[in-house]
Amino acid sequence: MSSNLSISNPKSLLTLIRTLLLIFSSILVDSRNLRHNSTIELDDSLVYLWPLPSEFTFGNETLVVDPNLSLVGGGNGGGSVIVEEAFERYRKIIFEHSSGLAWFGGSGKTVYDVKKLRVIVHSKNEELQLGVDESYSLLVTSNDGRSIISQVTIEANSVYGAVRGLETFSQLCAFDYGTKTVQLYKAPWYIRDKPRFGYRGLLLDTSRHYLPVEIIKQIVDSMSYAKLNVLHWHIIDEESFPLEVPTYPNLWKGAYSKWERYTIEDAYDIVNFAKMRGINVMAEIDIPGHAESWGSGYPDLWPSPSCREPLDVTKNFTFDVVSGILTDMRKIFPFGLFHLGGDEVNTDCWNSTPHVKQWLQDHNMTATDAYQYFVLRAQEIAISKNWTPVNWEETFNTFASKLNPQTVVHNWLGGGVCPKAVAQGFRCIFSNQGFWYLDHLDVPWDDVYNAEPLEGIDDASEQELVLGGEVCMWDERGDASNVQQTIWPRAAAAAERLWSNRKATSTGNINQTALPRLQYFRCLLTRRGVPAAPVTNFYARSPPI
Ligand code: CP6
Repeated sequence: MSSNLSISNPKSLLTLIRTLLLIFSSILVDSRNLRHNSTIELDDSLVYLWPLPSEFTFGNETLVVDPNLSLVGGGNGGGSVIVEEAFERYRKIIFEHSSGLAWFGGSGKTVYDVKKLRVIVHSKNEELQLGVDESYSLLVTSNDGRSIISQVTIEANSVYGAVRGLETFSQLCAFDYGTKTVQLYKAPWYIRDKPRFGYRGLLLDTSRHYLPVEIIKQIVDSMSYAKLNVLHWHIIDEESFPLEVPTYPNLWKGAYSKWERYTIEDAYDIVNFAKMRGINVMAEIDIPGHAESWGSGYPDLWPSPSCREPLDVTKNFTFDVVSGILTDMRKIFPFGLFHLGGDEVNTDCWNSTPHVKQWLQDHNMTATDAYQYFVLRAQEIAISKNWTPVNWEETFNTFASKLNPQTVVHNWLGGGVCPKAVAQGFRCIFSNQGFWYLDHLDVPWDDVYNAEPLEGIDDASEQELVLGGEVCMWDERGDASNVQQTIWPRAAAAAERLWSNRKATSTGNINQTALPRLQYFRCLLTRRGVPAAPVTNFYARSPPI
């Protein structure tokens, strides 16, 4: 992932000169106002940013932001709708209150320091995939008379870096109840930021309980506040099959009801909504276990009426259906990773179903061999459709040497599979259930925060194979009524672990370096309409900025 900004890739001499001027002016001011380079040490003062940027300096000036703040685009990708819409979203967030109105107590003569937000994007390419460049720099120059006027400039290689930068900008601003204006604190700022991991996921389970599209969108919106970038949509499981599949239209007969369903249009809508926020949607079909609901529409998928999962491994029809689903889904989900499940496969009833038992004998296979056969055949189908398969770790634990080498191993058990998987050259996603299963309500925020995806992996080339991690919101006991307060604020703890420097998140006392910022971020979520639970069971005052 490149973090080179325009300096190494000037679009024109003008851009170069402007950039140098901006940086130079900020350095001049910084040398006077700089309090602290907070990359590692955070003890003596905090900035209320979450997740913490990789590099930043700041001062002690307060700037007033014009309610008519305007966006000035620049660079090749400057006019992007993705940036324009993100700017509008953040403008609404920042100017949550009417401000600067005379009848509201403002003088009407307020002098605004920040009138424009420059967003320079170097590339027009808006493809969103794993490893997309999310780096950005954010520069806020001082308004102390040295500069003519304060400048706020976000510069990024991709539109998605710009979206991340806009989030950070929004976190520098807050409404001041005294002056009734929006203020930007601790200027001047110089921030250079990029994520530590390219995969920063949240799993949503829409099979155990249906989640309305609107709720999924709200969650996606909230993910962007924490800079999470993959929605792992565990759409289907044994309990219900809510998604429309045109090729096999009876499948969604497995939905809980007529209404608890997602049309193709709903799925498109969610994917597009997520894309606007720089978030990929990774779909999952969890096979061959966790798939009982498939048989509501096509009972032939069940080995027998009393053996309904794992799916019938003996029939070509089973794999025709897998292939049909993947063909339909390929049109909806452009993300390069596709999750094929493969966890918790109990093959006992295969052995006790006469035609399956016969088939196993004919093919000289044990039930475990047949589980492997199923997973590998599904992988081939996914790969033929240009997808990289992701599988839960039991597939690796049971037949690692047979797995396609492209496979991404998804950890969930407590044993620490990622060190073993990367040692064998597989890529890995960390979701240790002891720390990152959000439905485990008794796991406190600091356990979530301290879980380290690279634990036990020292070799640099092996570390590169860890794509990142994912918090999982299994939904047996959750639905639209409580899902968001179960996700937040603990998902944010994982989000900082995955975005920020390892040193910054692993050094010092996190009750001082992280907790007050997390409490502030949780307040920010609630201000933005996200029903996030309190961080701890103690009343905590929102810290002054
Ligand atoms: N559903 C599916 C689940 C779980 C898994 N897969 C799960 C298992 C144990 C716990 C929580 C969730 N509910 N399809 C495991 C990946 Cl503790």
